[in-house]
Amino acid sequence: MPLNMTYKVLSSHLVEGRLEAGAAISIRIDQTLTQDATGTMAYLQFESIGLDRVRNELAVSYVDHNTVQVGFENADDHRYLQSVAAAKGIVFSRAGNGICHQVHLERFGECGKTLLGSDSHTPTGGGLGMVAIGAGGLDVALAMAGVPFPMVCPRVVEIRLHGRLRPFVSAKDVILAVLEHFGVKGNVNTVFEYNGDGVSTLSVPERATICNMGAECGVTCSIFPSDDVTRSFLEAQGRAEAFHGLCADEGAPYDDLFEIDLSSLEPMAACPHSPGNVKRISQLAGMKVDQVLIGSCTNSSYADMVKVGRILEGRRIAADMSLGIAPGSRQVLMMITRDGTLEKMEMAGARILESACGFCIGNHQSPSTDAVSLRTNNRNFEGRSGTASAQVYLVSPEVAALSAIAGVIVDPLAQDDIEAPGDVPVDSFLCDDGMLSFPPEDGFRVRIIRGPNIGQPPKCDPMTDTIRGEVAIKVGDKITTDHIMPAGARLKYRSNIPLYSTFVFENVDPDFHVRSAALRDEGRASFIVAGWSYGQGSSREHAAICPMYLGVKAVMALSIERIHQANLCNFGIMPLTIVTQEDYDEICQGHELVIDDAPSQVRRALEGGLVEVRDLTNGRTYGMRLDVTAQQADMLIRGGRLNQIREEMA
Ligand code: MIC
Ligand code: SF4
Repeated sequence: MPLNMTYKVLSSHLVEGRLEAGAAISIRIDQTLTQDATGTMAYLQFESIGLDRVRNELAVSYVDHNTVQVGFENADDHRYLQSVAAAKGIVFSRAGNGICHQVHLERFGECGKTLLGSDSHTPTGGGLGMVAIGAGGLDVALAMAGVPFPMVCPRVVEIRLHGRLRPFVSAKDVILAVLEHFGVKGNVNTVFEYNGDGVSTLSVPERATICNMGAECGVTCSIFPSDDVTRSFLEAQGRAEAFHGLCADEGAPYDDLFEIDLSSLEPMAACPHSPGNVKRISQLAGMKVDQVLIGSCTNSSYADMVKVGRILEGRRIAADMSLGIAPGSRQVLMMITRDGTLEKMEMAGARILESACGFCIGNHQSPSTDAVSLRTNNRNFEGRSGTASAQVYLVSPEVAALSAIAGVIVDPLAQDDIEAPGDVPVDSFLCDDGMLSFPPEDGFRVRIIRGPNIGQPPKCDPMTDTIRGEVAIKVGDKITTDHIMPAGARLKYRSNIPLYSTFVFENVDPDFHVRSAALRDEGRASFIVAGWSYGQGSSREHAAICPMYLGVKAVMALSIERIHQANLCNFGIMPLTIVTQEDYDEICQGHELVIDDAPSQVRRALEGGLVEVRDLTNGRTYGMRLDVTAQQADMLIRGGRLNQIREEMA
């Protein structure tokens, strides 16, 4: 039977289950990646499993998210990460070496392999023909221990690309067109597979940009074929051996088809406050802009930087403009230093930022009050920039650079005095792995360094027979993990759960943590009630660990996004689906809820039964769905995945 690319890779890694959309399967993971913000917890969890060394083919630990180092906390995290990497057989990419997804694409990605990363933009690797999936840190810790990754076998949507992009139209506009069509919700357990004659016109970094922002649609991952373009990219990276051809068989089945004529696309923007709120740049042209930031794992490749440099060359940014540029990796930075691009940027008035996530996660460069900020990254959730009132628009590097000069949003297709930046072919990238530390064979001799900021993952208790408690918060639709667990200025507390927990829902309801902890201390549960698409965005498992620490026992939502759903199960919080809008309207904050015979109800849910939740405040009973696998049901009952794995390994 002919196979699509996704099922080819999945079938060669399948450990359990059948390849049928919707079925529970588990796959072997070849490569893992972590970053510092999710990595400390992942390695603490890995340590608690008790293995001497990682068991998967390649594990890489990147330091890229929090490199601001205000106070000792970040630096302590970096030390811990470096020492645990050396001790456990993990490659360590030091701060300054670049953003995990960009560096992984350049130096480690391998066609046809599986990659699991504790970051939701891990699917960037799909640009090299990998099945690259984002997950919580605990899932990645287990993959490093050689445990197969449990997942739902995805449905596969073919996105067929035709033709070629016009000058000034870029890969960012392709994925914005995809986002416009599919939206940010309702795409769980789906893979976007790119095919068609247009594929060969796109470079690997362009393909990576498209796969990267598939995460915003909520898909499991996105994948491109590995073809001659891929081969040339890997050869230019000095890694010809990482090439293995991959394409769909003739007549391969797909669950859906979306066709895009690349030549008909025009520059676009995702408007505040969602990557799915897509408009044409022509509709926004002329809007005053205060800040432009170019970089992030979406658009910080060498070609992106060269194009920006060509647009900025010989020009100066607007007088009241702040332009920041963060090259995606040390490789990119060294190459633009060597070819003169950096000088063009500096001459134009750009502020050169570290090769790190930085501004994208609201770590610095917060815009001024009410500012309009144009950015090339992938998320513009309200408040993520660090400024609650800022209006963030996501655009291509070309539009960003032109607008930085003009001080207003510029529609490049309406300009006839500016030459398009053209293609950027590269025969050979500058490869210097000097900022990577490869682990020694005798890692057991390495002392793991733990500063006072490095805590322990909190313990989770097994499920009680009766779960009784209160709705501690009720929220609406599209609550992101940035709402649940803010990053930015709070990021440095990722390794200190008791302290980080005091910021849960900080920008939604700053008193939540006090209420929830008080209920916990009285021996009662907290419940979170939410609308559609709860937990979109990041893979941060802290959005489950910290609520767990505060005593949250169930999230009841109209729908829950894939990675967050898995994280909730991993930490023993029931992900319940509210079945009707009326039920959602009926349950209010402060209501007293009871789940009787909870473990038996969880088991019955596996046979399709609804979980009964009694509302003592209004006398109603709600039947809620618990869409979990048998393994997840078991971990919920035992009090989380770590308890489960310890008992299995004992
Ligand atoms: C993000 O873009 O939101 C992050 C920060 O990279 C997160 C990971 C994290 O919260 O540490 C992600 O996308 O998974
Ligand atoms: Fe880093 Fe931003 Fe990419 Fe997340 S989306 S990995 S914060 S650059």
